[in-house]
Amino acid sequence: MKPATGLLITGISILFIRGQYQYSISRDRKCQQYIGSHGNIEITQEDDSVFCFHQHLYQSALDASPTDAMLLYIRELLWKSLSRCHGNGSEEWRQWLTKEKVCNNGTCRMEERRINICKKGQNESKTKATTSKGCRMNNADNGNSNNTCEVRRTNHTKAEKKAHHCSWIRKEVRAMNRSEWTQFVNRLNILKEAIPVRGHRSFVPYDVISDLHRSNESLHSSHGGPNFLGWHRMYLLLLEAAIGVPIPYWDSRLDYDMTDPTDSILWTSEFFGPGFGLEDSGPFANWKTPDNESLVRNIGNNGSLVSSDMVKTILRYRRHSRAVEPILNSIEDIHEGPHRWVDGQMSSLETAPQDPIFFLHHSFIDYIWYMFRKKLRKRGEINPALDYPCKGPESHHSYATMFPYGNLPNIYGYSDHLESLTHYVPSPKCPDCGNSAYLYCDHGIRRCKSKAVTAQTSNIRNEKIKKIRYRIRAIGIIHLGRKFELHIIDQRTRGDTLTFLPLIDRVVNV
Ligand SMILES: [Cu+2]
Repeated sequence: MKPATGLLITGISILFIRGQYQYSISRDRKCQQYIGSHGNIEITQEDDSVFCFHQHLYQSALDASPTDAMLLYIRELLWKSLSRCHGNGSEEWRQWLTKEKVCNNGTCRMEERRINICKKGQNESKTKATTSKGCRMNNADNGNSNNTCEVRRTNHTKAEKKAHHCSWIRKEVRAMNRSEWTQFVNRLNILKEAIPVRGHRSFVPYDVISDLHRSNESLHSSHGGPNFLGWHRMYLLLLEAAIGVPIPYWDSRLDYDMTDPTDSILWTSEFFGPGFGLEDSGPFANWKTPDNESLVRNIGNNGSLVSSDMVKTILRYRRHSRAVEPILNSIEDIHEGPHRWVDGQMSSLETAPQDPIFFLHHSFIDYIWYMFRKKLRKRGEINPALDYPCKGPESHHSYATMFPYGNLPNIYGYSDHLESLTHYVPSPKCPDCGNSAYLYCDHGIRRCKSKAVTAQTSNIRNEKIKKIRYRIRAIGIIHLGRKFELHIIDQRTRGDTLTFLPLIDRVVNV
């Protein structure tokens, strides 16, 4: 991809007013100041660099190939997220992102690289146990690497050992300082801007990214099996590459333990914005989805937040095969509860990432997986990078491609390399609860809880319910896609799930 030239927009100034957030971004786009050592625009400490970075990247992709521009744009973004810590050291993985040249009788063409997938009927029970030292992970075909769930030994390279110096440090959202949170939110809002490019329609990077989750091919690759974990890990890294700051995690255990989790401080303008009805205040106020809908929520309607017991159950499993779908109480299974609990866009597979709290919820789910892998390593029986279970539909087999991430095989999602790109600051614990102003220690259960916004008197509660009904009525007709499953239901939920019309089909570019 050649670097773009002459795409600098100057002299525009935009003032954002989002509820209590008010900030001005100088659109005196002096994008040259963000040109890095390789001649490309890089994301820096300045929020404005995010705009310049995406404009430059997409314009470069258009200049290189107008027909494949969106694909090139996504792949460059992906490459940026994967090479973050290793530079050219990750060249091994770059090949999976590109097509390969196939020549026959002197004619050459570029073809998607095809890779092998698990044998039909093969499953993890046929594999021998692994040791973390020797990693003897034999498969049913005894080393025949064609058409098998091959599990190769991956040694930690020097670069991987160094990685956590440059990995994303993710924190619980209430344990961040305010400037970190404001920067995260500001950058999401920049991503949600329509970015002009020369000779083509402007594009909204956030919508491009949220649409990656939407196509049938993506949904088959990302849900209902072992690839759920790796696919969403990649997805989080992609957004981080796009905004240049880590995604906080929403540890919903801190809310689950409250008497009424809908009272959490999170559902205010200081954090996620309103939990009931239209998003008309807070950091994502008045966002329009690519389906031209307003963001809506109806928290506590159904489903369940994640409880401490659910996480403890997961952490007791000894193999990935127990922790992934289609088994109940798998990581994917418990992840569905908060999707349904929030309602609105979050409750549907096609639209969930349109609400930015999707990424904070998935950051927490990824943290649970991260803790699970740590446990596996500690026990010394299994190397988690090699413990990819052969189960689920073909799109989830180890060497099926992880659509739409180039030609990366699903098993890459379990690699130590991918894991090394992220580091989690442990969730706040008693007694200091991360010194967060938004949490307190409940000494009775010896766990931190979120602070509430309202007192628990019946008058206030009745008023609140009236307000909820009023806000919900104001929504009007919203179109939504297929709902996440509903296996785990918190008894405290109200059962008043919003009714929606089916999603109107729309062409998705990627
Ligand atoms: Cu998903």
